[in-house]
Amino acid sequence: MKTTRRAFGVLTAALLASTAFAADDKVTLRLSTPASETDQRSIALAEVFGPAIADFATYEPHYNSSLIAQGAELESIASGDLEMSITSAQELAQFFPEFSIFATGYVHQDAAHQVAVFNAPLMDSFKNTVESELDVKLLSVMYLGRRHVNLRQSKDELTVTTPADLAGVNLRMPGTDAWQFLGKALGANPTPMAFTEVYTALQTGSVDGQDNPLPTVVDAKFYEVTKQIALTSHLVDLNYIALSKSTWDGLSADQQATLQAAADAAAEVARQAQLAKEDDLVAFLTEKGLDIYEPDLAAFRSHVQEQYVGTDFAASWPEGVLADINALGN
Ligand code: KDO
Repeated sequence: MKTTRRAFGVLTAALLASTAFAADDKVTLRLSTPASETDQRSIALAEVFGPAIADFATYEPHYNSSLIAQGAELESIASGDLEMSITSAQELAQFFPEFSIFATGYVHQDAAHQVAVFNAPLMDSFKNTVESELDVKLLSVMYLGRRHVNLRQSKDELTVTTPADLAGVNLRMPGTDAWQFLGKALGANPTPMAFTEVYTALQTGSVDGQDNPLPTVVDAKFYEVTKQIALTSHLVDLNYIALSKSTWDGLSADQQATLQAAADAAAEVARQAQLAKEDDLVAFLTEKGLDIYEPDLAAFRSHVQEQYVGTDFAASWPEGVLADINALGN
């Protein structure tokens, strides 16, 4: 009898632990990201999003890919093992190739352009596909920043003027097809690697460089193990705040409205913080001894754009969408 009762107690505890609802009936939203706790997106989500939904949900972030490996988050949400991530167009393109349009070099022009595109009717079919086929709701667009080429070599050893100068350079890029293609389109030799391994790879010389926006170069301390940044601005990079659609469907209409507003507010705070950092950090990085300079941007732009012509990526883009995206820019 005693044993049975204890067994029942253990079973009850296990059942309670396995549900996303805690004892106080709040839903727990676990977010997994490769980003650090000090990344501006992480800060805004923790300081703006979490408190705004605290009446009905507990926001539980996991940083530095400590819960789910980079690139596996969407699958985890789809299978019910995770509620949230800060996903990318490159990751979504692994499931839906048409998302590669948002991962293509020199398409987005700036942060405001990203917001206009995300809120435009052209996004509806993209968002609907992700919801119905992956059970993932894209809540808001986050600004990561302009990605540049950041190398171990000093500018004296290697000056990057055109894509030809990157020939043979082992450039770490994240590990999806869209990222690898972009690395190749830049003229480099792309090497796939998880974000959390990049610092050590730069330190030991197993790669020559990496590409990320200036705030990430500083946050991840890549400046300690690199000597130059060629300001290629090859991708005005974005992320989407992604939420399990099943979790969303379990909320009341009021809660959904609060959560949506919280995600938008966090994205806006993070965007402004990231933009301010991009402006400020050239001075910081120069002081740290890095050479920071602009290559021949026209040469990079035309070379990168030419590489996409006739590819499977371009073939997957819905007709007219590139023109619609361009029309929303300057
Ligand atoms: C990266 O792996 O280089 C990248 O910048 C890719 C982005 O999509 C984003 O996931 C980011 O890493 C992480 O959030 C770490 O900042």
